[in-house]
Amino acid sequence: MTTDNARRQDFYDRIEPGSLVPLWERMKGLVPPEPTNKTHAHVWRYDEVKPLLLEAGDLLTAAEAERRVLIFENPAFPETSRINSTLYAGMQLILPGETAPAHRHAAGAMRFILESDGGYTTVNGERAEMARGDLVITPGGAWHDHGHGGKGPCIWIDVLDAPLVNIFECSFSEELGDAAQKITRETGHARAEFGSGMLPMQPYSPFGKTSPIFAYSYERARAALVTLAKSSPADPHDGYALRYANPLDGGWIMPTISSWLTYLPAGFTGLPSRATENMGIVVAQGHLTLDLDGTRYELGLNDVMAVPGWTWRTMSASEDTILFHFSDRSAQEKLGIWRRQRGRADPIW
Ligand code: 1HN
Repeated sequence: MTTDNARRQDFYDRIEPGSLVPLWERMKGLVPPEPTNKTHAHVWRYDEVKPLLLEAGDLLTAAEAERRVLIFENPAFPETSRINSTLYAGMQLILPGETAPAHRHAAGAMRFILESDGGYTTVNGERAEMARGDLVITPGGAWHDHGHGGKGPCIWIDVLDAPLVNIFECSFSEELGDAAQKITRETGHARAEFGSGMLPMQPYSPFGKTSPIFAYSYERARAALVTLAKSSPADPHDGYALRYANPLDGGWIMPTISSWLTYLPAGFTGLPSRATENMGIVVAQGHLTLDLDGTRYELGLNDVMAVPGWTWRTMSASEDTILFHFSDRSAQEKLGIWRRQRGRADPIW
């Protein structure tokens, strides 16, 4: 046996300079019997992050920073600017009168607005006013710049697919060279054309695989959730959930990142489920109690949490609660690898 092992090791040592490795030593790591998600469950508390972000507001201007953001870097992935295995997330600040200059990149972004009184983003020549709870997308390749003509700090969460784009090594980026792009369309154009429950006769997204609607209103989404809760039962696992949808195909609004809003009425206690997607949660209203594989987390307003894939997850809420969820499910589904279990007896295959 020892001699066998010695002969094998000798063999491995001899093939190594030729950049060869025996699969039989690697197989289990390459195709584990179930996901071994490295992401740490981690919470970033708004009352801790916001003061630091405001301090950064004193250190440098939005224009100097290009984007004044504190990255949510998962402790499992130091130096990699990732909130989980596949996604980037961070918290951005712009102050009244500032602009974050126009640029574009292959990575796509979505932004969930936490505080805004007069902040706006321009995408594809059209300005979207940002209000608390709104979701704004900047599709991969689209010029975008941010500004703030109102009062107080404007703060939001950015989620980008940059780590995924970088796995494929397909990143491009470019600066426009101006603080702001030219406005060429009326505010509300995209929503009028694609988001009124009607569609153009020959529908076509200027953003390719990303939704032609780039700003989704919280006021409308919240009203929709509360209304449907009046006359339909909550899903026992997920509560009331509505996903942001691309009106052209009914799919997710971005090819890589999924996003949805969840409404948990006061007293909701969910059943466990788990899925392979790597997820983030932002509390938009109320308070979430989350059980993850037996560990309990309490999340308050604007707190952000990284939820590793393939973790048993149970949500409950003692007051009316609304959550913004984002994940890499959209990408996983396209690759045919997304799996979910609703309850422990649910089959995986
Ligand atoms: C970016 O363009 C924004 O436009 C925010 O607000 C965060 C992180 C990495 C790369 C580009 C933005 C970003 C980003």
